[in-house]
Amino acid sequence: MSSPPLTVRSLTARPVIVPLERPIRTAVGTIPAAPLVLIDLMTEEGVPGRAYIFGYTPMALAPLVRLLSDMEPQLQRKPAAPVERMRDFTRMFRLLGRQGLVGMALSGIDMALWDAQGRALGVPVARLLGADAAPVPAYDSFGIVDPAADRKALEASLDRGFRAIKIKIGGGDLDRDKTTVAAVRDIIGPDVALMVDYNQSLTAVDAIRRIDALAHCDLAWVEEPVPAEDIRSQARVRAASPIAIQAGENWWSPAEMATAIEAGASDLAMPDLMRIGGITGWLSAMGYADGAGIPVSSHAFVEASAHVLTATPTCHWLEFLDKACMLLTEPATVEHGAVVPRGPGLGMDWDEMAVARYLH
Ligand code: SMN
Ligand code: MG
Repeated sequence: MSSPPLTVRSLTARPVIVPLERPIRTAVGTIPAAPLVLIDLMTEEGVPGRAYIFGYTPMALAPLVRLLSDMEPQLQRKPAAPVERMRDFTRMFRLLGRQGLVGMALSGIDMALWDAQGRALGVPVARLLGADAAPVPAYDSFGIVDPAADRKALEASLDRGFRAIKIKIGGGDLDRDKTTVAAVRDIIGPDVALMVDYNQSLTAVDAIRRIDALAHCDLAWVEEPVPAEDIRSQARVRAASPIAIQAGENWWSPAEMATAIEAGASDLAMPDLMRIGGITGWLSAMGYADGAGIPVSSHAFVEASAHVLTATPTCHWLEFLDKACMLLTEPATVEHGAVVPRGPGLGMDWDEMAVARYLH
């Protein structure tokens, strides 16, 4: 199979705020709708490259769009080779650093470049990574739930085929955590995996006390009990925890992941494609995780995560937190509790009517 090398012609960034079927309710605040930036690369050869990034707050959208459009000249007339372009950008941003908006923008560009490479060859990115694009087991990701009000939604998840559910807790006291977890377990039954996420809301002392009280609840993991940058506290919590500790959505590079794992801060890893460095960053992270024997799950970015997880040696769970479904001509689908990576590329085409409606 031969295909001409691709050259970047242009980059367009568009801000949208997309309604969410379920607002993302966490112990540290609610995200009512998804602020996204859509990235459209065009190559000289006419092959597009698409990806989106997630701004968390509408306040991040304008600066992200500005950053991305200021990065365009650094890509133009250069090969659309993600590893090469990320090497250039890493050098370019060495002095500023790549945490925060810069890292988000770069990860988005990286994903769009991989998408273009897959589209040029007419294959899913999973195939470029040497995988067979097999289905990835997914858990349905809920926010803070009210078990009575959300019973139907939880049951609907099981009807859709999910065999694992994550809920966020820590929005109240320990009693509230215990009653919520018990009520959700009652609804989903003993055979469905249950994970909980504290979204960094606790102190180490409180986390140790609360996790101990949840020891008998058969939880698959407890996620981000304490602030993510405080890896010493996280390591203290993990050392005392009878339940596996999960973290990673706030690691800004494969190096931060290595530091956290070596500090004993987590049993499991769930890098976020937009923070870890896109697909190029994920590849380093998954190699490290394989060497360290750490199961890897994803964070958000359902479509692209399915591609990288299917190629990940220690693949664990895909997080089904669908922020872009209302924008895509063919949203991600769940079959038998798993998501199939769709191609070509990352398999995302914008529904331009929806984009026009949600443009911010
Ligand atoms: C999360 C996801 C998306 C936005 C905010 C928080 C989260 C998760 O921590 O793990 O789903
Ligand atoms: Mg989380």
